[in-house]
Amino acid sequence: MITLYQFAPIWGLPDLSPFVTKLDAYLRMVELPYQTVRVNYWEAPKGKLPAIEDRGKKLGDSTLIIEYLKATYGDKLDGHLSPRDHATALGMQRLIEENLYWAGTIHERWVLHKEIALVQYARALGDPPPDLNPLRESILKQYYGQGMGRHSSEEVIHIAKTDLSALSAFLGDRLYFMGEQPTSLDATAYGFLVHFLWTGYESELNTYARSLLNLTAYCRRMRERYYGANA
Ligand SMILES: N[C@@H](CCC(=O)N[C@@H](CS)C(=O)NCC(=O)O)C(=O)O
Repeated sequence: MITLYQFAPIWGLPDLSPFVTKLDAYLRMVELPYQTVRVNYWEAPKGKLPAIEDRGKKLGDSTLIIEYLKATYGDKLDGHLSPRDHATALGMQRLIEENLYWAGTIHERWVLHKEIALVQYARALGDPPPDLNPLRESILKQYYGQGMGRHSSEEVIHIAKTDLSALSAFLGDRLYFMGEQPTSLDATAYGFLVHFLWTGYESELNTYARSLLNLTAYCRRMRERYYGANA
C-alpha cells in the first residue's frame, strides 16, 4: 500500500499543507489505497512534504509523485484532455502552486498572522508543540528569494485576490476546473482552495475567497464526492 507522509491534520482538513492536501485528494480521486504517516519534513526525500513510499521507493514533490502514480497505476483523470487543455491545466496549476501559495498561504500564515503557524500549526504537530521559529526563518528566506517577500502586505493581498478572482472566472459555472469531469488540476485547486475557505482563522483573504461563491460550491462538491457527504 502507498504511504503518504504528511505533517498533521488541522481544522478538519487532511493536513496543514496545501501540497499534502492536494496529494491526499488525488489519491482519493484515483481510488488508490493509501495510509498516512506523520513525519518530520526534514526527513523527507526533498526536505519538504508531501512525500510517498511505494514499492520500496521514497519520492518527494506532489507533482512528480502524481507523474509517478500515473506512470505506475495509469492515468484515470487526464487521458481525455487535448494537448492544449493539458497546457491550460498546467498553467492554472502553476498559478496556484507557484504564485497563490506564496501570496496567499505563506504570506498569511508565516508573515501577516504568524501565530497561525507558530501557535496553530505547532499545536497540531505535537504535545508539547515544537518551536517553529527556525522553520519560520527558513520560510521567510524562501519567501524573499521567491520574490513575493519584496512586496508590501497590501500588494501581496492584492496579488492573491487577483489569483482567486482568476480561478473563480476560469471555473465559471462548470462543475470542475477543466469541464464536466474531474481532472488532476482539481486535486490542486481543491487542495489549495480549502486552505482559504475552511480554515480555523479569519483573514481579509479568507473573507474574499468565501465571497467567490462558485469556489465554495465547487469545494463542497469535491468534498462530498471524495470525502463523503458528512466530511
Ligand atoms: N513543490 C513541492 C512543494 C512542497 C512544499 O513546499 N511543502 C512545504 C509545506 S506546504 C514544506 O514542506 N516546507 C518545509 C520547508 O520549506 O522547509 C510539492 O509540490 O510537493
